[in-house]
Amino acid sequence: MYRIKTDLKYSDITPRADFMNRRQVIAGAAGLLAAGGMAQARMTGKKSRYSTDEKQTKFKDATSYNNFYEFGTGKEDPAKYADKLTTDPWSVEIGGLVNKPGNYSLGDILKTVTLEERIYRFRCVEAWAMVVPWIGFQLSDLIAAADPAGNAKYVAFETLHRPSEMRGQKNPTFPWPYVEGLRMDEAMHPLTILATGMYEEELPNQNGAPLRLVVPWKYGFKSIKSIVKITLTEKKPPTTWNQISRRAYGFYANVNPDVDHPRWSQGSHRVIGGGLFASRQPTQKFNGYGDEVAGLYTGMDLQKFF
Ligand SMILES: Nc1nc2c(c(=O)[nH]1)N[C@H]1C(S)=C(S)[C@@H](COP(=O)(O)O)O[C@H]1N2
Ligand SMILES: [Mo]
Repeated sequence: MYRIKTDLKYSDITPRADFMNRRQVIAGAAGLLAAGGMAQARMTGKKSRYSTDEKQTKFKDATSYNNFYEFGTGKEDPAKYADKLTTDPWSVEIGGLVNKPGNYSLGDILKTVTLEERIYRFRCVEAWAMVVPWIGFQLSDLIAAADPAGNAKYVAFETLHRPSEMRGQKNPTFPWPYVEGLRMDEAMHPLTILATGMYEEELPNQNGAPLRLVVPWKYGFKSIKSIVKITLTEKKPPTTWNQISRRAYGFYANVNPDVDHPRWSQGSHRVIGGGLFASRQPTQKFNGYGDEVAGLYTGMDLQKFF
């Protein structure tokens, strides 16, 4: 369903084969134009300078080894049970300290943004990692469209609460709905995206369809799935893992090989799909995105956010 232009309804699903054909046709046309010295820039619009060229995790691995507690705590549970979730129609309530609050359909949101491919490293706090080619748009585009008030300092996110379709939500020991938050400058950073797809496909339900956050320099739990509510606030919003455990990483939860978990080192990680005998890879500060984001934390004690 991902066309070069995004003037389509979310429900207007285009089979992948059609999409690929259309892309090839467009690429062919652009090739001709490029020969005339024109259209090269337009065709590279979908790619991003923020993408890594590292080896991508196999689609099968990225969609069968998941954390999505709404469907159970096992890594295979989301792939098993998430197809129950109805993702169309879908709307997102945007509110709090914005001048244009509202309940927007995903289709309308997609009309106002530009979809890009972003191939990002993804590092879970459990010391495993993937490289995922997301399709999405910058969260900053959506926040700007909602016209934030001057006193907005944080952005709070909320996942759908629908126990009838999310069997894990029948477990009462977990404080549903899953909630997360970012500081405003983190939310507005160009690396921060809302993903609607991956691997040139619509986002599979187990990966957080139809709309999930991706913040590649933070531990994976910040990348909240199946979002229905975005609220701009003046006070730091609560986050699910901070509600549950005092031993969880704090609000910022930036990837940091120097701050170990009480039960394991964060100095290295296992690459998903690497096989039983693959060597562990060294974890980089800010998951390797320090050049882009370290400046957001100038003067803050990075050891402290634990
Ligand atoms: N709503 C919700 N979002 C969530 C989670 C979850 O359990 N519920 N798990 C988080 C964690 S711990 C990780 S590592 C990533 C996993 O994303 P993936 O399954 O697409 O790799 O989703 C994050 N977002
Ligand atoms: Mo995670």
